[in-house]
Amino acid sequence: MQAASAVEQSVADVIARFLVSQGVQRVYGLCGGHIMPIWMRLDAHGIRLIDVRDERAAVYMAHAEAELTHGLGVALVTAGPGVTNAITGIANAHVARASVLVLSGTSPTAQDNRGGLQDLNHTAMVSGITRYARSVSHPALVLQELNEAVSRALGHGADSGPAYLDFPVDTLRSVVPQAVQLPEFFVKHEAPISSPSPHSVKAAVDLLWHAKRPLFISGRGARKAGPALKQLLSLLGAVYLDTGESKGLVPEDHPSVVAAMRGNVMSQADLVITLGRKLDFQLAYGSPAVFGEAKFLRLADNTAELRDNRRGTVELLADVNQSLLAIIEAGKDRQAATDKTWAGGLRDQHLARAEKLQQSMRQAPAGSDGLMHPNRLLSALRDALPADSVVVADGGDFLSFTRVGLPATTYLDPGSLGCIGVGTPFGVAASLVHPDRIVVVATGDGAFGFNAMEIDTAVRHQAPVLIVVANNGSWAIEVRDQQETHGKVVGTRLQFADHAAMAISFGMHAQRVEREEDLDDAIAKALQNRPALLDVLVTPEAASSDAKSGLAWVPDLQALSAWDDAERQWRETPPSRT
Ligand SMILES: Cc1ncc(C[n+]2csc(CCOP(=O)(O)OP(=O)(O)O)c2C)c(N)n1
Repeated sequence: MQAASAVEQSVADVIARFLVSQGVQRVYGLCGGHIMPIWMRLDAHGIRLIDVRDERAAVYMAHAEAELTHGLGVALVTAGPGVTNAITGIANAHVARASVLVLSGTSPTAQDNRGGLQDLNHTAMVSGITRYARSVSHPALVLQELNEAVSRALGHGADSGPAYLDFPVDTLRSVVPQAVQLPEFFVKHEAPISSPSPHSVKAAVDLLWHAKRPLFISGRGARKAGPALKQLLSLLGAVYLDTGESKGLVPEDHPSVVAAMRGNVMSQADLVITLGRKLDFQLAYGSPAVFGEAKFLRLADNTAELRDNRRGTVELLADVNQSLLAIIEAGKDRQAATDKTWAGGLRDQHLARAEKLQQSMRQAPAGSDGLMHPNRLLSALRDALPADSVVVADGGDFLSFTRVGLPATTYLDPGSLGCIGVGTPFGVAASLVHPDRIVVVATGDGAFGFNAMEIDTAVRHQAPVLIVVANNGSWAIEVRDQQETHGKVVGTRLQFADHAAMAISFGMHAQRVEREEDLDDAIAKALQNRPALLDVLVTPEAASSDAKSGLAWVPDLQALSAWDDAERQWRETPPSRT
């Protein structure tokens, strides 16, 4: 055993003190000898360890924590298979730009590369999916490396994303000279707030106040700009679409919201304003084949969200909230040119469609198998959940039904990596971050299976999550693709397994629901007995909008069949540019 004073000045202790200084309250992890010194010092310094059942889940949970707190999420995973298990989570955080710090251990320095226990070159494996990946073997460098890693993870001055650090276990046990433990290394990293140049603000105002059909699209970079965004939308009478990254930012009752008219509005706008949003596959890569002649105005605090796929006629590289405030200040006395008939018409059509959707969800017919339509389940959830619930959606068809049918002010899903299986871990972390709000995970049975063991974590940590499994006994969206594309179904059927029985065996309140008439009561009981799971049998025959759009088939040029056709046609048409 080490002397107490040596432990308190050890690298492991410095890591724990540093995390405390950054406001970290929870670390998600799975134990192992190579990280035990950190584990024990985290506990000694009052950081709560959320011990999970697979390292992948630890990173997903840290990801959800980061997204919901707008801060840092931390995962601690052991060497070798601990890191390889974590890799899908790291990749997902990389694509989602989530501020996750992953910490691990490595072989003792004297055994490095000798075939030691769990000896792998971790940094080489994660370097392509992290903003920063280093092995820190010198005790005096630990604080410098931690500060750099956190800064990169938070994305100050660049895009945010996962950062990775590991330490040989003997380094973790080594003493950090007190002289190098400078106080400034323990100062919390605050986000810099950058302002746009007056010149670019003026150019943006000119574009915005001349536009007849302005369309705003928000992403993760707009999350802190809700009030300013609402104000600017009202000033201009513009129309607005959110994306999975920013769902709930502008409330449904704002007259600019036209979510149900997504397809139409994208091709009609004459000015598209992206707010901290990449023009990825979900936005047709910003292609003129889909957006027509529209000009683009792009606002982001990092170049990754400012210039991907499509340059803006005007580009504001600054804090999105500051840019919006500056635009409002400079333009507020002008007369907007927005075509009110166009915007109002879209809003009316949106409201009519949204109303119709609610009606049709309530009456959605059962399948020929007699099982309820997933929209019946969602409709019952919609009626039961408070407006400020946190919604986590996961799966194929069921994710699509949930995204469209279940409103949310706070929302998480597998994101553009399409990383199904995140649902339960995201939900567990979300319910720890927001213990006073209802957190519901709406997941397909296939997606649930990836991290189903985390129901154990939820029970042990009393994480008050409600998991709703839409059990259709299949990877349904893939079944449909096989039926339509290949005329044969193979390897895509599951069992109608009893997930409620599984949850009960781990001590969770759970109920299997087979009949529509039992839904309301089951949901009410589950809400009162969280953590809880409902295993609801639904028909695999219901085709979601994602199934109909061709997403599962993965077309060559664009993500959706209609966009793919448009893109092909556009590429074949000679340009009429002058
Ligand atoms: C990790 C991972 N594996 C496979 C896929 C491909 N995939 C996308 S949706 C889907 C089916 C999901 O099934 P389920 O969760 O049961 O939802 P359902 O479509 O049945 O509603 C699959 C296998 C993926 N996106 N991610």
